[in-house]
Amino acid sequence: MKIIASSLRRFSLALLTIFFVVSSLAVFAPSASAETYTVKLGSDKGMLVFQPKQLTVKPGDTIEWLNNKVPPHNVVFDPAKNPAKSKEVAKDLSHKKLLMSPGQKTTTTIPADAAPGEYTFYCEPHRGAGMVGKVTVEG
Ligand SMILES: [Cu+2]
Repeated sequence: MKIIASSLRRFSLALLTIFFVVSSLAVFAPSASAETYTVKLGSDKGMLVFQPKQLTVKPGDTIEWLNNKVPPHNVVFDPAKNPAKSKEVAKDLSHKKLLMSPGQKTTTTIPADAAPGEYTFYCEPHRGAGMVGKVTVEG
């Protein structure tokens, strides 16, 4: 009887352990791998810049573009300035449509298969004024 009780207890301990390992994986795995970053279009002080103008992300992360001050703005990734020098990649990341009113948002999700390296983007109306930014995708 004692033997059965102790092996039962050992068995249930093992089950509990498996349960905790599996459930912690289920809870943490998806959220740990994907972050969302906010980039403001136009600084709080009304400067024609992205804020921040540089950020580092991982494949799967999302950048939320928040139309902030002095619109209209848009987000165009430079086809010549991404690791693959790919027009397609640049186009898929871009949001050419002008955001007219403050508070508007649009998002770019970095594809899971994005090549690591630097991706340059700019705002078409204000590129000449220096509204240019850079995303570094980590490998
Ligand atoms: Cu702009």
